[in-house]
Parts: sequence; C-alpha cells; structure tokens
Amino acid sequence: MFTHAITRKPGKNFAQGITTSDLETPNYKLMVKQHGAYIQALKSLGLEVIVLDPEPDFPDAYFVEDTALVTPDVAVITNPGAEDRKGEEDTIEPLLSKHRKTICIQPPGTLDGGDVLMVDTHFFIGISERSNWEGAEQLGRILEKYGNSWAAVPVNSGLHLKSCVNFVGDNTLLITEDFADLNEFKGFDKIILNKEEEPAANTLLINDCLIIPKGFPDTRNKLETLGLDIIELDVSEARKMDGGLTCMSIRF
Ligand code: CIR
Repeated sequence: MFTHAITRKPGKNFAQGITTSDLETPNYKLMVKQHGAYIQALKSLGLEVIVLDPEPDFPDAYFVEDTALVTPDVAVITNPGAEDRKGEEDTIEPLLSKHRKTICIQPPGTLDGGDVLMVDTHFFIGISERSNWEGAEQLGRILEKYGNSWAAVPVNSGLHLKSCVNFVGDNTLLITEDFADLNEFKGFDKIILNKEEEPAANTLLINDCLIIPKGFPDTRNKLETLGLDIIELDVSEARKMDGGLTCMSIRF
C-alpha cells in the first residue's frame, strides 16, 4: 500500500532534457497543466504528495523515478546512467532518509529507477543503456539482504524496462510484444499491447487504481477487465521527452 509520493515540478527549460522522440517540441504551459493533474490524481488516491521545485541545472529532474527505488525496508539511491542526469539524486537522498535507511548505488554501477519493476517482493531489473550489470547486481544484493528476489532483464527496445512492462495487479503484466515471451516473465498473466499502443505500457498501479495514459482505447478496454478503478491522464508533453506516468513520481 503506497502512502507517499515524491514529485518535482518541471522547469521552464524542461524541453532541454534528453529525448529520442521525433514528436514536436513540448509546450511548457501544457506540461505544467498535465503535471498538476498528475499530482491531483495521486492526492485523490489518498497519497501524501511531496512537490519539489524544479532544478534549473537538471531539465529532466521532474522524472524523479529514476533517482531512487523505495521498498518497505530500504531506499536505494541510484547513480543515473545518463551523464547529464548524474546529481539529480543528491536532493532526493535527504528526503528519503526521513522515511527509510538509504543506500547508494556506487560507480561504476549505474541504475535508473525506470529500469526497476517491483512485483511484491520480486524485482525485475532492466539492463539498458542507462542501467548496467554492476548497478543491477548492487541493487540485487541490497534487495536480497531484505529477503527479496530479483532477476535481470535485457532491455533491447524502449528507454527503460518500465517503458515496456508494468505490473497491473492480480499476477498480471501489461507488456509489449517484444518482452512477452521472455523467460523471466513466465508464470504471469499478460495483457499484450497492440503495436500502435505501446506507449501505454507505462501505466501506473497505485493501490487499487490504475493511472493510464490518455489516447489508448484498446489498452483501456483490455485493462477494464481487471475491475480496478481507472484514472486516465494526458501525458502528451512528457512523452515528447521520453517520459510517462511512472517516471514522474517515487511511490512508497
Ligand atoms: C531521459 O531521457 O532520461 C528523460 N528524458 C526521460 C526519463 C524517463 N524516465 C523514466 O522512464 N523513468
């Protein structure tokens, strides 16, 4: 059960963040509006939401998820894989240390929170352009210490593991075709995304509610069969910066 979320407002320079998207340049006013709606949605689910100010030196810093992973036992502060994002974690550690013991991933290990998918006490850790083996093993050792299990998953498409796979409750994964047959995900029920709706993979389960991105009707229909409450949010501007729903908060 999540009770808290950390978020950060996007700064005026957010469009200078890293992106591979060929969508048009994002709009600041619309981004602020969509981010505000995101915070409201988290609050409506009863979470205490911490809203940090933008970090002018880090245009991607509102994608706070990448800076930490919080389990019921520990907060792991990451070493973000993108050179331009290293340092975003510095302001997150003191905040989380009020709630959990904190442990930091050490170089040469790199890890982005977007590559860590928590399913109860089992964790999938994506090996991607951002998160390397060393980072995954460091995290894995920390998780094991607290009685959790983990598996590494190669991320050969998409930016992060959670750009492609998310847990939607009831032993079910929302997953892109490319990942659906991986051994690591055997034993789960799967909702496989249509090719045209793959960005909807980045769906966020908060307690008994699914927050889903707007504009993916086939995925919505499939998710409705799970019987959870659904909140649909427009994240068009974050998507232009390769981000989505999970990226904009740290839940615990
Ligand atoms: C980046 O490339 O790092 C950002 N523009 C997007 C990060 C998205 N974060 C996430 O999926 N957890």
